[in-house]
Amino acid sequence: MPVKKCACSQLQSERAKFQPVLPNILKKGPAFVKPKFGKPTKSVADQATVKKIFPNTYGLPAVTFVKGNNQALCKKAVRVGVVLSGGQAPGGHNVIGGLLDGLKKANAKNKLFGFLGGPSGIVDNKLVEITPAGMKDYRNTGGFDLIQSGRTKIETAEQLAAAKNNLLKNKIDALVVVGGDDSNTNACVIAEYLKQKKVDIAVIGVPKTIDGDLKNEHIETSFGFDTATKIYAELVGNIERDMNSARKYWHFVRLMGRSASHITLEVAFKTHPNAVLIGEEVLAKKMTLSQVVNQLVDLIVKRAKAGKNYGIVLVPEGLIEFIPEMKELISTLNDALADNEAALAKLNTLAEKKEFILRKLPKKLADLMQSLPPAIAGQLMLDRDPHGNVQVSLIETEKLLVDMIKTRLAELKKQGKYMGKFAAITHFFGYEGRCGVPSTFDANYTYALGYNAAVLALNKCTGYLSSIKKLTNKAQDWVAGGVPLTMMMNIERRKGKEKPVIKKALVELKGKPFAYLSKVRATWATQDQFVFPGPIQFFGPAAVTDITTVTLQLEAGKKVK
Ligand code: FBP
Repeated sequence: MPVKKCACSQLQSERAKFQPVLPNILKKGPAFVKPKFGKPTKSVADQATVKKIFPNTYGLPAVTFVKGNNQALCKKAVRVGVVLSGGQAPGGHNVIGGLLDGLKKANAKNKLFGFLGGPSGIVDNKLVEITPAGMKDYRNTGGFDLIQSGRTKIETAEQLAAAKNNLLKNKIDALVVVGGDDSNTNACVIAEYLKQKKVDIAVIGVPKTIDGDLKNEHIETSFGFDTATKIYAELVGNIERDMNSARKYWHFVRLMGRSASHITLEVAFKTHPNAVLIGEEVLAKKMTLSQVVNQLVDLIVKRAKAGKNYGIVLVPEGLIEFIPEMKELISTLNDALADNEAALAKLNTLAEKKEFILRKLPKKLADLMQSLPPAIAGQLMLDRDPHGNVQVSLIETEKLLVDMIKTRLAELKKQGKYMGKFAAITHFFGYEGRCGVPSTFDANYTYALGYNAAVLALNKCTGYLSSIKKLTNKAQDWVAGGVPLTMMMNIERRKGKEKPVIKKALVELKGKPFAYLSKVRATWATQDQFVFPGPIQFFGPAAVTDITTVTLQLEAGKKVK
C-alpha cells in the first residue's frame, strides 16, 4: 500500500467537509445585524472596587444582535488580531475559522492575524496572517497548534505598553482573546488600558475552558467542556467495563477541571460511577481529609460485604483545595511563596525550598504539611501559574486517597471489621481530552462564538465576551450577543494581593445538576448501573452526534434519563 503523503487522518479529511451551522441571526453576515443594548450592568460583587479599577469599561450594557442594516460599518477594511490563551480546549481552531469567515463576509479586504504562543506573542510582536488557505487544514480539528497558546499574563506597565505599541504598529483595529476566566480578566485589563490611553482598539473575549467554570446567565457553557467530558466519559466507561469484566480492582480516576468539579459531575452523569467526590460539597460540609477517606472506606467495606471487591471513584482535580485544612494550608503557602519569591529562587532543590517555607508557616500548618506524603507536600510547593493558581493538575490527590484508604482498611482488617481485598489502580485524565476533535456541539458553538466575535469587533464592542445562548436548542436557533467582562468580576486574593478577577462558576449545590446527582448516587454506589458511552460520534443519527451535555440539559430545565 502506498503511504499517503497527507498528514491528515481519514477522519480529519472527512470532518474537514463539515460546515458548522451558524445561528440564523448571523447567517446573512455582519452587515445585516445590529447590536441591541440592554440596561447598564454591575459586577457580580465588590462593585465599588471593580468600578474604580475599570472606570472606562465598567457598567456596559449587555448586547443582543438583532436584524438590521449595518452595511456602512463593513465598508472600511479592518485588521483583527486573535490570541489563544491558557489551556487548550477542543474547538479553538473553529473559533479562528468563524472569526475569519465573519470578517471576510463583512469585507473581503479584512485581515486576520494570529499572535503566536499566547499573550506573549502580543508583547513580543510575533504574529502571522491567517488566510482562508492557511485555515483550511485546521477546520473542525482539535488543538491550538495553528498559532499555539501560552499562559503569560499581560500586567506590568512595560508589558501593557509593549502590547499597545505592537497593536498600533500592526494597525490592529480589534483584538480577540480566546481564554478562560483569568485570560478574559486579562482581556478586560487590556481593554481598559487601551481606553485610558485613548487608543481605539476593541478587545473582545471568547469563553474557552474545558473546566466549564466560566459561565453565567449569558455564557451557558465555555467551549471545550462538551468534547472533553465526552472523551473522559469514554475512557471512564471503558474502565468500568474492564472492571465489571474482571471484578478485581478499585479504580480511582482524577479528572481535570482545576478548582471546579463540573467535569467530574458531567462525567459521572455519563458513566454512573460508584462514588463521585464533588469539591464544592466537601467544602460546604467542611469535611476533613479523614472524613472524605472514611466515606470511601465505608463504601468499600459495604461493597466487600456484598462480594464486590471492585468499584470506581471519580475525584475532581481541585478536591485538595476544598478540604478546609488543605485550603488553609494552600492559601497560606500561596502568600508565603509570593512573599519569599527572591529567597526561594536562590535555593536549588525542592527539598531545600520546602525546608525554607516550612519555617515560614504557622506551626499547625507546618505540621500538616509534614504529615503529608513527601510527594504531595512537594507538589503543593510547585510554582503557581502566572495568574497565581496552584497547579492542581500536578497534585496526585487520587494517590493520596488510595494511600490513606489502604491504611484505614488495614486497621479495620486487624479489628476484624473488613475481610475484603483492596487492589487499587489510579488514573488521571486531563491532557487526553483537551485537544480532541471537537464534537459537533463544540464545532458549531466555537464557529458561532468566533463569527460572533467578528461582529462584536466590527461594532467596536470593547470589553465584551462573545455570547451564544439557548444552547439546548438547535444551533440555528441560538441567540448571539455580548456580555460585559466587568459584569463577571469580583475581588480575590492572588499571589498575596487583592485582584479583580472573573468569578469562577463553581458547582452550585442548590443547582439542578447537583440536585440530580444527590438523587441518584446512592443507587450508583451499590447497584452497579455503569454506562459505557463509547467514543464521540461525528457521523450518524443526530441523537448521538448532536447531543449536548447533561449539565446543560439539566440547567435548561430538561429531563434526562
Ligand atoms: P484553562 O483554565 O486555561 O482553560 O486551563 C484548564 C486546565 O486544563 C485545567 O483543567 C488544568 O488544571 C490546567 O489547565 C492545567 O494547566 P497546564 O496546561 O498549564 O498544565
